[in-house]
Amino acid sequence: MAKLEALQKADPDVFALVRLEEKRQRETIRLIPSENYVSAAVLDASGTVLTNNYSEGYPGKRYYQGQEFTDRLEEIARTRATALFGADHANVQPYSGSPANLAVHFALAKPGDTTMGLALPHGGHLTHGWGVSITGTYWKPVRYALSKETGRIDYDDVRRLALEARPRLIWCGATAYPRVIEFETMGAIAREVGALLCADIAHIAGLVAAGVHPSPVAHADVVTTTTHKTLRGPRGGMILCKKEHAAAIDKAVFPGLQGGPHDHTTAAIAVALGEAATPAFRNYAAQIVRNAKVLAEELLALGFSLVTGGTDNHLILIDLTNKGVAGKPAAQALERAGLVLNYNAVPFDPRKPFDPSGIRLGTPAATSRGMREPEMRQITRWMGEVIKKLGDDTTERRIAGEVREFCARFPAPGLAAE
Ligand code: DSN
Repeated sequence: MAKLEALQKADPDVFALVRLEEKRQRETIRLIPSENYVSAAVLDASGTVLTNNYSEGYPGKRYYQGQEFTDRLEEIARTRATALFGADHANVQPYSGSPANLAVHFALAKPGDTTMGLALPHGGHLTHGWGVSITGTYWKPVRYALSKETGRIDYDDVRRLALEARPRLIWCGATAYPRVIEFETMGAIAREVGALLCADIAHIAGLVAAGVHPSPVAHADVVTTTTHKTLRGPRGGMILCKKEHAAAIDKAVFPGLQGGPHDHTTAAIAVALGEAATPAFRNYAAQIVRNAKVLAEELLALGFSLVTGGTDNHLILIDLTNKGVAGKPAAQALERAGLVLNYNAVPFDPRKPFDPSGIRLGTPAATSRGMREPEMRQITRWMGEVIKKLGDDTTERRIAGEVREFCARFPAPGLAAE
């Protein structure tokens, strides 16, 4: 844990809030599937003097002097990214996943071109062409849905829609989809209709890197990701692509959309990519999936209804309708009990997005703390109790206390024990 002595002295208000957040992260079980704990090394790299630089351009072709070391750092990050994922080219400059996806649209499709993506309420991302996103207004999106029967992607339906719409880009990848995405099938559909396949692996990048989820790299023209979810890096983004798209992607990121890259983030991405190439990380990713499967089994045993009936990855989506509880009050009650997850729409949700029927949870952060199958069983028991006695203050307080004690046995990377 950083000592933060200078911050404490200069700005006690900000310091106090940072410390409180640290305490929250230490004393609760963080189950939001897109969150994680970075290592102390990644945290160190994020807080370096690299934040002082401007370095518009790319290694060897910058618009500013003083790039001897930033060039080398960015080169390390790019090389590690291409090696880890087996890609031809990597751009590590996108500020995050949304700018990365916008850069792909800008690079590979003209405004007004048709694109295709999984609908947001079915687990797609805003930037796969949802209406309120720039990607849904400057381009013409066609949306595919999940099957009502299975809650899974219906690849025949995707193909039918693609043949009809003949999109320029087809997006796959999701934020709330608990099953394997068949990138090979999506690639075949894209080729059949003359589209480019864009795979957004933000949620599953760490699983892909570790080989516990199939990789899209051989099947997609472009792969985008954030760097901070299962990949366990700093907040940032990355685009991997085939070499024929490299120049267009680089030009779209800079100067198309962004100015100077965040060099401190690039340094931290390089560290995270180095970590992700280790056997320890592969074990970590495999444990994420094992933990999620146990969590799913235990939740099913308690009568929870899971979208698709289970999980293949790090994530679980629960439809709470049969429990007579909505997602938002459930998420709020669970937070009071020290279990932090998010309310979420379920496919074909009759309720509104701000007050949906479901909750979404995942195992990346808990697994980073060393929690395994027995701990997943305990988490499920607590969840069951909180939902059964929704709003019962005594139960919530007792469980919050138990969670605090439990968490003390599992120190979070990057955070010191109190
Ligand atoms: N906000 C991210 C998530 O929680 O899934 C997606 O961008």
